[in-house]
Amino acid sequence: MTNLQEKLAADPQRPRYHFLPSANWMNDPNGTIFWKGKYHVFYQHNPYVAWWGMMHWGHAVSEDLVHWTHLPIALAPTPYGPDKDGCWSGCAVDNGGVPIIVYTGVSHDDGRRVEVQCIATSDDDMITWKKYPENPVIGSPPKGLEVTGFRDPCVWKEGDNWYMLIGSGIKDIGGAALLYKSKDLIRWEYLHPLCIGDKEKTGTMWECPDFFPLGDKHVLLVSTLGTTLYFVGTYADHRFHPDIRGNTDIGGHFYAARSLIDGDGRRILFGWVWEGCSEAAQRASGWAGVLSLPRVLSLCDDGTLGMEPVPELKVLRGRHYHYTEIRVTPASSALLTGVQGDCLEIDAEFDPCDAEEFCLKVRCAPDATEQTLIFYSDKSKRLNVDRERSSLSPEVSRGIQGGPLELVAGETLNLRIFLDRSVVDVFANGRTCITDRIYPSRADSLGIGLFACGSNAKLKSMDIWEMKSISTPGSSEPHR
Ligand code: DQQ
Repeated sequence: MTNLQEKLAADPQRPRYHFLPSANWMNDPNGTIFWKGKYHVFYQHNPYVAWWGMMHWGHAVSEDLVHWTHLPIALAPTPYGPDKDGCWSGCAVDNGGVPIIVYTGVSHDDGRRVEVQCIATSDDDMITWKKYPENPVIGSPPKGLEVTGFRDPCVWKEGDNWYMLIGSGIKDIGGAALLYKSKDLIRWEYLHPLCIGDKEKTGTMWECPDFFPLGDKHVLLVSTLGTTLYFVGTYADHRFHPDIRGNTDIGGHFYAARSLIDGDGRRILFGWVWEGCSEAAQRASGWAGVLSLPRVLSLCDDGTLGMEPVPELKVLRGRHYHYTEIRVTPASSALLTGVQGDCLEIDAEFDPCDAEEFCLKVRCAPDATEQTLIFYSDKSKRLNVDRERSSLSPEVSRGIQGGPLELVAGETLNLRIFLDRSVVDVFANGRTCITDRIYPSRADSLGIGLFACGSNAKLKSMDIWEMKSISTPGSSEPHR
């Protein structure tokens, strides 16, 4: 083991069952594709330091969406090429048995950033990639449009034609997804914006568009320089008419989401889980950025986007603890005995009864100097993660993160919580998720407790599993 690998293996904040590169930086998932029975995820990767820059495409493959094998870096910037300053985000498609990556090449001209669209192909089942020698295939934004950006292609096929969305924004108007058409993935014709947002409501720039059918609707995902929004609506005449808008994650650490459709027809979503600690801490730790747990998407009865962690994750469940019928009161302050941990799955069902707020406390120190609250407020109809006291370290982000979750009369709150060291995922009632980061500094911040405010709530049942680690073999990455 190298010094860096030893350091990473000993880092108590480094997740054990979320995928991440073997070292250094990752951000957006790219080119997510189900290929010959396996799941491939590429990702924005700086193989040299644990900070954003000189973007490459890292690559990993999985048979079960849980265990991953690192593959060689797929794309690296080409000196003097249109991607000399970075191979930015994009997608992968199957062109009659030949895999094609479509990505944004970045270079600088007189200090001005130039974003163009490039392609690459592989003839060895995606292990090595050859860039198209005539790149870029789209060299500038449509004439006459003053855009705020031009990147992150999403490509699909309809009949004999390919379509490409490019993430963009129209100056003074709002984020936009620009639609192109091609017969051969090389010559592209600009059609029109598939959809344009409103700068006040949905941001000035849409990064990483992802567009796909779901049930009898279509879904457009866009990343608005902070959050990933979804729109559910109708796709007709190559235009998209959104009916419903929502947030793909109501925490503060999930971004640049991209999906794939697998052999069972499931639409599976991945996102980038970014860090909540300082740049200095990230650089010093030797790693930064995590892939979210894969989520299966669905449409809820009310037309909003539903999401659940993929069932495959259950293979990680180890030692099991079970609880039923616990009255949770404002006086419940003791931690549960016999169970604790920083790599756990918790599946809990609460009856809110008359409580104004009730919560599960995780990563609690015995003297409560560190603790993270996952709480539902009946008054504000919101689900939150409160990180005010998650860590004694001054170098990490704090605050309450969450969003709306309305329980209808008689509905219980079902939480699937995944603790994986510095990552917390809270899936609620199959319709929302909070992805968050916490960095407890004490080795004994491992306890779990229950609490209610105003009046009592009832924990109907709770299962807790210790989660096994995934070890991720492979990788030929430089670790400088
Ligand atoms: N990250 C990539 C861009 C994309 C942004 C660069 C979103 O392609 O717009 O690393 O996080």
